[in-house]
Amino acid sequence: MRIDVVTIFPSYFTPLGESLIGRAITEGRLAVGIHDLRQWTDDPHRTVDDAPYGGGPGMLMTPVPWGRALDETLLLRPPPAAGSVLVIPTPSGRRFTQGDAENLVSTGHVVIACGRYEGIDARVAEHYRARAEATAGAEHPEAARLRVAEVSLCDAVLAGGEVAALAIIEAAARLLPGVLGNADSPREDSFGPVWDGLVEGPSYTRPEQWRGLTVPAVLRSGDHGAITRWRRAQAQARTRIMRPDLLRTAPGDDPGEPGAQAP
Ligand code: JF8
Repeated sequence: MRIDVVTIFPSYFTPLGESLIGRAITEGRLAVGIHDLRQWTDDPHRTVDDAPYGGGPGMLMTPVPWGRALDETLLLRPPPAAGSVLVIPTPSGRRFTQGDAENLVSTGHVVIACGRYEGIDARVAEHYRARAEATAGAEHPEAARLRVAEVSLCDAVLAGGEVAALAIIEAAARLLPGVLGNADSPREDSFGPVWDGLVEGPSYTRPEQWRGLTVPAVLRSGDHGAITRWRRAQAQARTRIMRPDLLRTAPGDDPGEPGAQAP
């Protein structure tokens, strides 16, 4: 899997050399390219921002360097058969989910466009979405297939797309074969298939007694059927309390993912 990131703050991405992801890169399971947007400017001040049309606070990122940067990182590199995804983190995107992370892994190439200031001129997403629609109907299935995903990491406003990009990279990379020690563990994650889209309940390790608190007896019972039933009930209870938004009851209650393509 290859991930390219375009940013005005390349040094935000130095932690990718650490831990699981660092090892995935060293072992050749993951390739990451970090690109400074300013290399695609052509003025002495290497300008990437301008005032918004219609007025309003702050500055926007101008589309000109973004078009050059994304043409080069997205379209000039030979795209893999599974195609490429352009991910644009934005607070107005649809929520990034575990399903999105899985889809990124099955796509060969991901380009993440990190905005700053008040975001990126809207024509950048519009332009590549139009190109994505043009390639979707291409005669040759092996021709460059492109998707565009405007996604949001969380319901809090960040100062730019870099932290979202780091989170998206980590969510995808840990799903790559061989990246986690235990090949089964992604199946058992919160949101994963074992918990059926629920969050996990509590878990415990030694010591059995700690500051007057005891590990639940069922976990020490050796009764694997009882343990599975207990964990399932705990996951349901915790999801109801912490994440009631994940409990979609009747079909049609799903809030859905309006106006966006799955990445
Ligand atoms: C930004 C560019 C985001 N969940 C999120 N909150 N805020 C952002 C975000 C993303 C990009 C830019 N400001 C300027 C905020 C995401 N994803």
